[in-house]
Amino acid sequence: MKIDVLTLFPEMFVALDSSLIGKAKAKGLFQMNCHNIRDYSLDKHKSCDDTPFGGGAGMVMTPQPIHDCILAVDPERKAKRIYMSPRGKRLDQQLVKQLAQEENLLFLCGHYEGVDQRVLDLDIDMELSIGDYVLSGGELPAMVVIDSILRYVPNVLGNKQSTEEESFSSNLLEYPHYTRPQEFLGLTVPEVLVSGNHAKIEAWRKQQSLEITKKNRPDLLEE
Ligand code: 4F9
Repeated sequence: MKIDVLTLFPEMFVALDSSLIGKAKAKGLFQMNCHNIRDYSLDKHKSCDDTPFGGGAGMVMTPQPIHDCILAVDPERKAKRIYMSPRGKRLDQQLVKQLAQEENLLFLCGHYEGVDQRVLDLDIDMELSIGDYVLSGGELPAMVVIDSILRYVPNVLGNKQSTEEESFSSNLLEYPHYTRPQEFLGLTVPEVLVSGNHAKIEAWRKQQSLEITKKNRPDLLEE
C-alpha cells in the first residue's frame, strides 16, 4: 500500500513513526509520503488561503496549490483521493476494511474554514469524517484513518487474530482483559479466567461484552 498525505503541516505526521505503525513503515510493509501544499503555491508569499467570497468568518484554502500538489503526487489518478472533513461520510470498521483494499490512498488535510469547493469537485473522490466534532485541521483525522487501515495491511499486526476479535468486528465492545499479577492492590483476577475451562471463559467474555455494550453503546445492539 502506498499513502500520500497533502498538508500544510507535514511535521505532524511524525506521530505515526512510533509504535506498531512506525515499525511496519521501517520494515517497508507500506509507503507513506507527506507533501507540503505550501511548496506548490505560485503566490509570491507562498500564501495558501484567502477570504471567502460572500463574506463570513475565517479563511478558505485556495485551489491552485492543492490542485497542483495533487497533480504532482498522483498524475495518473491511481489513488483513491480522500478529503478529511466533518461533513464527510463517517468512518466505521466496515469502511476501514473497504479502504484497506486500495493500493493507493491520498489524503487531503484542510485547515481554516476548509478548502475551495472547486478542488473537491475536480480532484477528490470522497469526503471522510471521523466523528461529529470539529478539529483545527484534517491532520489528526487523517492519522486516525491511516492507523485504522494499516492494521489490515499484511504483517503489520503481529497476531493475525487481533483484527478479527476486537471491538466492532462483532458489533460488540471488548470484554475486560487481565494479566499478571493475579492479585494487584488487593484486586484479584476473576476466578473463571484462571480455571482453565475454555468454554466457561468464552461464555464469561461474551456476557461481559454484552453488558458493556448495553451500558455504553446500546445503539450497537440494535444494529
Ligand atoms: C475531519 C473533523 C474529519 C472530523 C477537519 C476540521 C474533521 C476536521 N472528521 N475538522 N478540519
